[in-house]
Amino acid sequence: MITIYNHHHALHHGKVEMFRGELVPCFEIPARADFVLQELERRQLGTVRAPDDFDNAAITRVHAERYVDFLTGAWHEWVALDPANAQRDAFPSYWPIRTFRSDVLPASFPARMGLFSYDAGSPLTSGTWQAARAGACCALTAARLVSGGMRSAFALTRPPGHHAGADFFGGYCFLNNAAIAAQSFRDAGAARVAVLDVDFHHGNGTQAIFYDRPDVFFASLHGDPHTEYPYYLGYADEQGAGAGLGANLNLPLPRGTDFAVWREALALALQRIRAFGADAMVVSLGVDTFAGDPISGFQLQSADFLQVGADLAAAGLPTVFVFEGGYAVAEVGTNTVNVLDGFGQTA
Ligand code: SP5
Ligand code: ZN
Repeated sequence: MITIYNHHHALHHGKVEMFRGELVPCFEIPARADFVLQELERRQLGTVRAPDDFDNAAITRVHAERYVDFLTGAWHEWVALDPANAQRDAFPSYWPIRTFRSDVLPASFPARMGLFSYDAGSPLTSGTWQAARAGACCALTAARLVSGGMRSAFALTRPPGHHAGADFFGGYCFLNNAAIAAQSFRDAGAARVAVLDVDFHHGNGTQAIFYDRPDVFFASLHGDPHTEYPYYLGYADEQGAGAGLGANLNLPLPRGTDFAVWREALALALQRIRAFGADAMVVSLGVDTFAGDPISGFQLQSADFLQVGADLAAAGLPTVFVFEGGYAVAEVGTNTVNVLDGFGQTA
């Protein structure tokens, strides 16, 4: 399988994230993508190339212009608050929760940072915009290749994307690469596209972006939000709205879920995607379902990821894979490449 690699991913390099009153070292670190690349090369799993360049119009098909403007200038504004901020990751401090206004754009940078985010666990750094933008180009390049007739392609990038909404960041995500890829399939002429999210965490950003649309089916297998991040979305009764009713499927699973049970949920999601009649599929490929993941709660073993890939291949759809979570850094390469390898074996 061809890999579109974000050579600029390490420009996003958070030091710390807020966790229970403390700043703890980031889980989402550059080494994650380095290990995946290393494993791809070790196993010779196809060519690795850089993305084509796309202008922001491909990004604003999914994201609000005022959010893209915010991200573009955010680091500069953060440092302008205090030169010492150059050494600190940028975090929000204020959020416009219920009863506040979100139509007014405050002049204050910290106030705007809160307007465009939903957690304190997602540091923004000097090169976050450059890395995220290059990542979106990876997803767009992968989608363009697959639209053009290639069976599959892998966008290897970080920061991840599936928690980012049309106008907010969070969950380590800034631009929603999977949503951008799905929209680009539509713009290239696919009538119906499915996004299948297999990351441990619910893809709240992707779901929200497509929630009222009948042309993009969103299916997600994830830790039950009653107990797992992102907590406020991802419940089974969320089935889409308006014209999109029926085009959203959430399969929350309890902490401790093993591969046998997880795989049944995957089969159900694939069955629904088949019934939907998707012309192409985007897989949000997080491997934080791995038993050894430090922040997640499922029990998949490394060998299981080969079977995941084979099950995905059996759906028979042109497929773009987009790298998402997976924080057991020593195993993230093996686990991710196992999915791609398993997909290839039955292709
Ligand atoms: C893309 C993705 O997988 N984002 C996940 C964001 C999760 N953010 C909340 C992390 C909470 C960290 N919990 C630490 C538990 C240590 N035992
Ligand atoms: Zn995750």
